[in-house]
Amino acid sequence: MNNSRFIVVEGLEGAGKTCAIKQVITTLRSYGITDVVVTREPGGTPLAEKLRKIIIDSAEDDVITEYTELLLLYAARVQLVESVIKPALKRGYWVVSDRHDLSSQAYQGGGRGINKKLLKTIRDAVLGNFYPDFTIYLDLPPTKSRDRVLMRGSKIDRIEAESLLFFQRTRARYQELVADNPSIVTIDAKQPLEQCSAAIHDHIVQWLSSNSQ
Ligand code: T5A
Repeated sequence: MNNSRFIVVEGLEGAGKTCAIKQVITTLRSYGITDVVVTREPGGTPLAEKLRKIIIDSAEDDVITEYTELLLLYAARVQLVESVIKPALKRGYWVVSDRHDLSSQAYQGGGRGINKKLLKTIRDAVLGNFYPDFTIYLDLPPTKSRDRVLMRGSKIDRIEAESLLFFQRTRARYQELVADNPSIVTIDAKQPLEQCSAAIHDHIVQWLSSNSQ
């Protein structure tokens, strides 16, 4: 047995997941936890990175259906969980991931409106009882998310090009799921970066101390 843990950072585009992950690692390091594997979804293995490209790129000649998108996301997730995350946890490494299953519940369940029962059936069939130990959800209004994506100046991908309404449904579903799950904490991502980082640090410290008893 070891005490490795799986931590996930979630939120809309531009919520600050990249910065949040850096803060999680810094805080873990201050507690002597240095064996950390960082990964992302979709992606994180050679095959899952290829799937990521298919998922986020636009293909005008062959529009991706919502079920195709969903199954590609789960294919990438299973590949990552089985070939990277579980082996790392088994070796005693902590794993910090930029997105995991909550993204599918929010984007595909909320944004796309895919039936929640179907999502649960697929999740349970391919992931079984594998869940994150702790999730940080960075809550940001879709209008702010859009501003930050546009400020980034890089190409807008297929999902980022969705309507404001799509992201409003996605955020609403995130908020519902978070309210239902005590292993998820919400951070107001409208705050300046320093305040977000301080809040993340405090939540990780609190969670680490409640887990060490
Ligand atoms: N997807 C993914 C699904 O639909 N279903 C799924 O199951 C999964 C897993 C790819 C896409 O796939 C979708 C969701 C996505 O559309 P991704 O690669 O994680 O997912 O893409 P993004 O979320 O688009 O990644 P971003 O890099 O845009 O978001 P981050 O990491 O949250 O944002 P970050 O940290 O790079 O910050 C973006 C900008 O905002 C600024 C930063 O400095 C940066 O310039 N910023 C702030 N500015 C002011 N105040 C703050 N608090 C700030 N925080 C960040």
